[in-house]
Amino acid sequence: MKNLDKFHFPGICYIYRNFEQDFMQQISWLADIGHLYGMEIKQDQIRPFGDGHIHQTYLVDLGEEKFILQRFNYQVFQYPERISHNHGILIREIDQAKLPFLLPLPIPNKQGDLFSLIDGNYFRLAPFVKGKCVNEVTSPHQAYLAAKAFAAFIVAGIHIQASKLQESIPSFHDLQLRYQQLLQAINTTKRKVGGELKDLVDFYLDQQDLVEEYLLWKKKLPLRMTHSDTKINNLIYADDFSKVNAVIDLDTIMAGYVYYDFGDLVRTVACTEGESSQNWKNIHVDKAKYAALLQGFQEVGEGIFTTEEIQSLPYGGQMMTCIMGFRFLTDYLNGNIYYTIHYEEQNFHRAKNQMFLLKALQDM
Ligand code: GN1
Ligand code: MG
Repeated sequence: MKNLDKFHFPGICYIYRNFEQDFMQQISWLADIGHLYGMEIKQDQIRPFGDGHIHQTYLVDLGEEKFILQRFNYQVFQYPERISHNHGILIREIDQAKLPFLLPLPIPNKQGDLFSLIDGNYFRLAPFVKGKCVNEVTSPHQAYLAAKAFAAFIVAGIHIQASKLQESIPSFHDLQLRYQQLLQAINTTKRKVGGELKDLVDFYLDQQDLVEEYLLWKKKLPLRMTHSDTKINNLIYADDFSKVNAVIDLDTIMAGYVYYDFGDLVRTVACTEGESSQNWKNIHVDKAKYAALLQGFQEVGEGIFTTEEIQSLPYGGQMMTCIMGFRFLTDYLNGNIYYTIHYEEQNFHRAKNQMFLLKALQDM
């Protein structure tokens, strides 16, 4: 067993056994999971689930009961104990019964731990919430509901001192740092930076004004407990889209600015094409959905968010699109080591997609 000490954290349960990387072959861990959570899971009761770029997510369908099982990406989230710390604050300081939606936090295992470590891999189980998880919304009303839900999440935690939350990914939305990381990737990449790739690199290197503006807002805005990953598929609508059933993907909850959460919604809701689309000519801002997002945030934040926070929202759309462009492009230049990809050029295409959206937002 290789240097497993670094995987040890207080409050996490450990089991070691070798298993293969391939999904069907690693089914052997099912018995361990079942044991840790007091249930029996058969091979035909589990299947890959969802579109997340980071963790491996499975649906465990036991008939009456369903769960979401995740094999956690430790490469990306190197501080699981910080996530548990933040979830602990959520559990203690937010009255979840008063929230208009569910927050499916991890279920403690038999030892009372939120993560289970099996042979160097972190797993966790959470309740499955029924409903629709989508990559694009079809109406301004759906946009409005999503904005109200994510804004309500911030408002529910407004009394929490943001400095008590720990950074589950250090400097996650630090635009200046992401710009530096892009510069570094350009300097060290094994790819040839010419032609279309060079144009894209030049476009993103030209975004220094957004980095300057980031530093200005930093001086003016309070830190809040934010979700920090409000892309639209991190929310579950009711089957008929009449309401939001749950806000999910709770690993990045940490201190942030209100405009982060508004901005990632703009990026993934108010765009006429999803982030993986290559219909470059069709990538525009959907103004009606954009207005609906703004309305949702303003209504819920009225009298709670500061005037500056409201004023910063339009910047959020541009900033979050830009930061995702930086990150996709950086990952492409680094050889696709961070995001899940389905083909070699996907991160390049994602960065290109975000460039068209950013241009459209800047022209508004
Ligand atoms: C990742 O895992 P997922 O798809 O919810 C990423 C977000 C990006 C998003 C881009 C921890 O989120 O920051 O916005 O991909 N999460 C992490 O689609 O890096
Ligand atoms: Mg997700």
